[in-house]
Amino acid sequence: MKVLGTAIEDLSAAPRRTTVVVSDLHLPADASPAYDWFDDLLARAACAPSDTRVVVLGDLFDVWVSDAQLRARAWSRAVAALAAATAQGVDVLVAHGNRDYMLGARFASVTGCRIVAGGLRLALAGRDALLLHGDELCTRDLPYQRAKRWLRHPLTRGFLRVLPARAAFFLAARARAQSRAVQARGTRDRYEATAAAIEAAFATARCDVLVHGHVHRAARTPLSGAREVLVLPAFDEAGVHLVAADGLLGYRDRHGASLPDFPPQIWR
Ligand SMILES: [Mn+2]
Repeated sequence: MKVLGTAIEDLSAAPRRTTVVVSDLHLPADASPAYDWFDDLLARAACAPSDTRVVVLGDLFDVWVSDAQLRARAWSRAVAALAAATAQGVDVLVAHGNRDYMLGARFASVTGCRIVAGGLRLALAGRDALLLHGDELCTRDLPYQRAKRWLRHPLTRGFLRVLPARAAFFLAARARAQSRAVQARGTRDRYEATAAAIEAAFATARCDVLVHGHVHRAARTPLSGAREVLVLPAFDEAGVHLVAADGLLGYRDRHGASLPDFPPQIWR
């Protein structure tokens, strides 16, 4: 199945008792508190490893263009933490975001994580859920949607893979600077999910819950027919994530304590 051009992997037949969903960690080259919060999150998951699944819903790293990063700078710390969690039996899935869609087979074999090239379908607290990074929902951002098509093309990815790491970093830094400049000029509106895209996602996936990140503003929005949309904030802001366990789905702070729901949003 594809939702808004994103391939969906179906894991609903293999549920785990507890599912932790975290998005947009943007783990950088240098030390950052987000590394500590992520270590703690994985340590909590490893308390009941065979019952727990962790889904990283995209943009685990601020940028990932080269497997040289596996052993470089602070990034290697996340690689080690993920490897430790999967070695203990935690099922960890890492979905591609727009900054780290070059994560591939090498990363998977070193960390023991499964890479998800698109979105996921799984049960969250007994409900049928669709998980997307969220960039595909921002359908008003036409320049990005056009660029995405060629940036993720197998030819482009093959080219990036054979580039020396320094050249790949240079290109990625330039792309980031360009995208920041475009964002500063454009209206905020362009980087929001659209009502039409949310509707299309529910219509295609026929799910009860939609979870996404990417827009970096948490919101829990009930819709008709017991359906709802949960938006994850960027994890590097405060360590907030989602936990589905014992029939409950809700936000948690960086210590794992329950948080009140975030206010609903209105899409245009
Ligand atoms: Mn993103």
